[in-house]
Amino acid sequence: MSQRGLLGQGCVSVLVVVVAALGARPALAADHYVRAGASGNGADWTNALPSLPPTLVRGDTYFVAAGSYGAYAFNTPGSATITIKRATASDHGTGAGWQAAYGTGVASFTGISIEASNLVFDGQTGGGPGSWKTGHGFEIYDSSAGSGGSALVSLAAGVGNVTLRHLHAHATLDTKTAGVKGTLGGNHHIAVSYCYFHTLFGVHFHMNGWTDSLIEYSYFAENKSTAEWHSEGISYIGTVADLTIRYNIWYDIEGTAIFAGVNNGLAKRWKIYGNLLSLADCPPIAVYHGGTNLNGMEDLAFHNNTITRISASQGGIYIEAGSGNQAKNNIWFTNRSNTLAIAGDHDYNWFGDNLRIDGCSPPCDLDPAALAAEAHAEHGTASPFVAWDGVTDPASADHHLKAPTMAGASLAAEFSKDMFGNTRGADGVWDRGAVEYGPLAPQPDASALQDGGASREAGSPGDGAGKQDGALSRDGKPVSDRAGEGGRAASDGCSCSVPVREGSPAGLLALFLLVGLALGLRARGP
Ligand SMILES: [Ca+2]
Repeated sequence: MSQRGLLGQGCVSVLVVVVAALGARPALAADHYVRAGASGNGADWTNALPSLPPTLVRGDTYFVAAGSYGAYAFNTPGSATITIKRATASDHGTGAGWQAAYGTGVASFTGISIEASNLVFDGQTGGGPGSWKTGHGFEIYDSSAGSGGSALVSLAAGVGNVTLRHLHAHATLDTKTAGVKGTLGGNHHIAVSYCYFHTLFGVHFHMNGWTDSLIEYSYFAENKSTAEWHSEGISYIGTVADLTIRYNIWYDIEGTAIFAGVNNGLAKRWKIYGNLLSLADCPPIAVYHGGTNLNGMEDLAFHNNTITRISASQGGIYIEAGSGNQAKNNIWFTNRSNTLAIAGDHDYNWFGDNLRIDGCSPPCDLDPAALAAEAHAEHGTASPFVAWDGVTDPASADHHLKAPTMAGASLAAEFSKDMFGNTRGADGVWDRGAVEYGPLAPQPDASALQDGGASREAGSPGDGAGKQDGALSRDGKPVSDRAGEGGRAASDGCSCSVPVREGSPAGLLALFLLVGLALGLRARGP
């Protein structure tokens, strides 16, 4: 074959690929419109569908107006991503028939079951710093009596590439319901961002065999755990690998731990950084290995978190099996646990006002032992935070630092931002704690004081109760040795999450490269 023939054939191949890439671009996908009370075919807002249809079109976007929609099961087969968006004033597709009211208020469901991969479920507004508990475009609220196996968001086996954004999900403390539950194995690339999960008789996340997932900019609070129905913030069973948990608030969590292995859980390469953890009657992390609890944790990176008001037997990081675990640059303040031991390789932590009340009168100071266990520990003698009274929900406090800490460890680039986007160490000092010292921009969530978020507090803000009442857990139970506590059976549980991986940046790059290649070939042609 001549050289020209080869080039010509190459051009055709490249063009075919370029056309295929263009065909996959979302711009060519259709939009559909959904509005409670409507009765149309979904072509525009006047002719909106009354609810999401049982079968969706792969690759398309469904705009949903404010209203109530009941439960929904995403089960349309196919691979192109389906996007479900709460319609807003600035992003609602066609203007035909649009009314401003469609974009205000929430679009509410009673539960969603995700039974097929490649889904984006995006409320578009609300959540994250400054609006942790307000403004979410999508809501899931289930007030029904749960049997124990239910979840606000459930994931079928193997489902992946799921993104949940700007979602407010809650149930009742009388209903056994998980937040996000994916316990059948194989869930992957689940991304949960700017969400708010609370008031659950169960776990916020129940994971079995998840990989490559992300939980960020979200607020998780108020679960209930009993001896009969254990709970946690995250319960993991099987091997859950490459999970990133960053820039969240975990508040008022009870059960075995905020993050706990259950029965046979193995956590590998979890990255937990930049979170605020406050008020829990359990350790931040508990990984029990013995008897029927054969759990493990490997290569944990627990960095630059702020941990306050933990009242537990094990108040530090408790890991009975596993290696490669690290904990650096965390602030531990106002904890009232029996010990503050940290498993694994730990250093550069900040300790202040950590006391043991249980069995100690006067209270025993936990800081000396914690400081002695690290070469570069820092001792704080007063609150390091700009505005926090020692008891208030972090959502309505300000955990910016009053002043720089002693230099923490300079960590890998992936840990170099805080929840406000500040770059750690940009001023020469990589500070300790969740929030880097610096600009005091986004501030407390003013709405937090209005939505009852602090209603379960034993003491009212400002009365200093949080500094004195550590001997009892939130519900008044004495802090007792929980070392033998198990967790729920693998067959039950709960979980909550959102998947990611839209791949558009890579797709665009490939497109540019292909176009460049085609132009290059053409330039060198006859
Ligand atoms: Ca700094």
